[in-house]
Formats: sequence, C-alpha cells, structure tokens
Amino acid sequence: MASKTQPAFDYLVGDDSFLDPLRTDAHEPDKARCVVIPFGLEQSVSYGGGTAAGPQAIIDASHQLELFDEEFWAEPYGRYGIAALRAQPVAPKVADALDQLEGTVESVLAAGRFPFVLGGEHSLTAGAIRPFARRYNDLVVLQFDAHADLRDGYLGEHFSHASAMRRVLDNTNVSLVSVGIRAVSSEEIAFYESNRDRIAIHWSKDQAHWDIEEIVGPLRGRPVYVTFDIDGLDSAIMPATGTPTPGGIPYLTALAILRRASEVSTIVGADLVEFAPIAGLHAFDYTAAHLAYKMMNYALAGSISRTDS
Ligand SMILES: [Mn+2]
Repeated sequence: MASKTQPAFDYLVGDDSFLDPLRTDAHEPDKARCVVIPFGLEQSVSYGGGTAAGPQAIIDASHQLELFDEEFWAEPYGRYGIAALRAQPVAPKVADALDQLEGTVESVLAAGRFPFVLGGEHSLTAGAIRPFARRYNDLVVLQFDAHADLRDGYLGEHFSHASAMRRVLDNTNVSLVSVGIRAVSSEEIAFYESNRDRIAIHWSKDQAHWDIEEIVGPLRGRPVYVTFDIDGLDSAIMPATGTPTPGGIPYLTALAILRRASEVSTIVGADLVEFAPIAGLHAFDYTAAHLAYKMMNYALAGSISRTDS
C-alpha cells in the first residue's frame, strides 16, 4: 500500500483560493474547517442571467477583503480555516446537478467539515440540503430572500429556482424561517397557509417592527442551515442578481440576524446564491464576498469579543 494517500479534495491553491492567499492557513487546505464549494448552476433562470459567473467573481473579490473583523476584534478565519474546492463542470440537467452537489456536500460533511456553497442559482439548495436532512431530524433552514420560492415547479421545471424552498420542504423533517420576503404568488400563499407549523415568514414590509429574538426563536438549540439568496438584500445595495427587488433587507440588518442566529443555534452549513456579477461594477462582487466571509465568521469563529466596546 502506498504510504502517501491521495488528497480527498481538489483544492484551489494560492491566488486562486478564497480570501487573502497570503494568510497563514492558505497552504493547509486539509486542515481548514470551512470548505467553499463553487457551484455555478445556471439552468432555470427566468429573468436576468449570470449566476454561472457568481462563484468566481466572489472568490476574486475575496482577495480584497480585510482579514480583521471588528465584531470579533480578531482575524476570525484563523480560528477555523478556509479552503476552497476547484469548480467542477455542472451537469446540464438540474436534477443531475443537484445529485452532483449532494455528493460533494456529503463528502465534505462526512469529513467533519463545514460546507459553504457559492452559487449559482437557488435551485442548488434542494441538493445541498439532502445530506443535512439525513443527519439532523430537527433541521431548520434560515432563508434570506425576496422570494418565498414555494412554487411546486415553475416554467415546467420541478427543481426551478422559484421552487427552491418547496423542494427543501420535500424533506418532511425540515422546517423553514424566511426573512425579507416581498415577491410571492397566490399558489405559494396557499402552501404557506396550510404549512404554518413548518414555515415562518418575516415579510420585508414589516421590517421596521422586526424582533430579532422572534425571528431566531425557532432556531434556538437546533441545527441550522443558512441559505442566503442575495436578492434578499435591498436592490439598491445589491442589484447584481437575476430579479432585483426593491424594499429589501439592509446589509447590517442581515448581519445582525445572522449573528444572533449563530448565538442561539448551531449553524451546520450554508449557501450564498443568485449573485450575478455586473461587469465593471466591482462594488457588488465585494459586497457578496464580504457577506460570505461574515457568514463564515458567525457560523465558525465562536464567541464575539467584547474588548472593542
Ligand atoms: Mn430570490
């Protein structure tokens, strides 16, 4: 038997990886707890396209991030480590692509690590969630989104991006907390009203009255998967997405909810989806990369320092 084992994962290395390539853990990807999975699925897009280019734009912009996070008063990545996998060609049929992503997420989870999927369109969450639904019988999905994504198929596609949460809820042990919703159909409302025991929606129209403790209440003490559709953010700060929608979540509000969620629950995995870069407008690439790093820090860096106050 060969003494040298093959590495289990095909990593991006050096300048190609996520975050500053000069950081201290950049060359030990096998030791990193967070594994970034780029998955540029773009098959069922119904309006603006471009999500296939999302993962690479986010990774490129991540090289410009400050490593220091003033909420943690530290460079939080050092507490957990970040590696990124090389993007693989995405299977052309959505159902096959979801099986493909399920396999990758399963292997990352089986290695005791934290999968962080960079999309790609929101349909991918239906595949990414399966290994979590198998492991945790009380899993909660925390969704940031403009759309409920509760349609039972859309434009002939069972696994449409507009059905992402409906397909997630096909796993009958999974419940859903949705934040920022402001674009929904009558069909989805009917499904929501008959599944109120599994779905909590925090409408964007009510955000002046949002109570973060109420939002995170169903997450308390449970395993949580965060799916962040970047169109949940207000379209003024994030127009780089297929269906930019006004009246959305302010950036710092999203961070406050993520932070509190991480304090009351155990975040076990995450995705950031529907980012569609606009050539020449790098601010949005940077915002998406910043959000990704913050999500990792809340999920994986442990307690937030108070020494900055
Ligand atoms: Mn959406």
